[in-house]
Amino acid sequence: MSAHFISANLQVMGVVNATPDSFSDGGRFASPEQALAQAKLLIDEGADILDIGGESTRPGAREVALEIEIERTVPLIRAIREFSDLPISIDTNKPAVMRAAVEAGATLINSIWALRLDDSLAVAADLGVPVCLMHMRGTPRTMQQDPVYDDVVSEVYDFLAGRIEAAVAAGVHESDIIVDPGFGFGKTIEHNLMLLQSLARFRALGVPLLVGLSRKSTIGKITGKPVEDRLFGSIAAAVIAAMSGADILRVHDVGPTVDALAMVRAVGEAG
Ligand code: PT1
Repeated sequence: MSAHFISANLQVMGVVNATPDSFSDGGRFASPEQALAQAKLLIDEGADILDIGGESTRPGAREVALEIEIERTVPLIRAIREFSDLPISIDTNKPAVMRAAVEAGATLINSIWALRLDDSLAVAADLGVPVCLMHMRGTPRTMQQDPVYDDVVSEVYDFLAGRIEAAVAAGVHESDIIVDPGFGFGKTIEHNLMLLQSLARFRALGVPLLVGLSRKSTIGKITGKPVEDRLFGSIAAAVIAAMSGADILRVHDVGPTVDALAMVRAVGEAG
């Protein structure tokens, strides 16, 4: 951590789960009212972006039917739009959900599949909103079954470079592309730690970097804490990511992260 690369535009993306089976909150935000209350809380705490997902993608998660995913996300996006202009990201793999969510007011597509499924790349290009392209090895249901890499950093880097190229070829503006190494998606603890250690290398991709480590099992393994006690480990991970050049941090605990990043930002702007 000798060299610091602090983004001039550090942003906090707050996670709003519209899924009853989300890993981190034990289904507390299952109902539409609860999800809306959570969105309001995260906005009050200073979120720059809200990330809304209607299908859990944690390790082992099952797929959700299209109608259910739309039912969970679209009314929520509409409800948020009644009182807030904050950027809203839709965390989905389904082109039809992308369309419905953007129509309802979502302004960013968050794709853990890096737009590799069905015609999602063409649909995203047509919608003309920014996209986040994330690295994942395998599928959410099977990705943690013994992931192997020769060189995890180079392989994730090359994958993301290829997806940037594919997105640009499909008509997505390069200035609308964000990339994400996909912490916890087909990676062992050691892989995740190596990616965080070498995060600054991903700056060479030339697009903003999004990082999601909040409450994940890597933090649980390092600290020995269950998911409800991972705040301090998550803050440390967020600060390391921010000092390594991350531009957007996807987190559950927005208020504490905003304070931590105010310190990082101040260091970046000093002198
Ligand atoms: C992420 C992310 C995401 N993470 C983006 N979208 C999740 N762009 C959902 C664990 O190991 O990092 N980036 N959408 C949540 N996924 C996981 C993965 C949750 C792993 C938990 C773990 O505990």
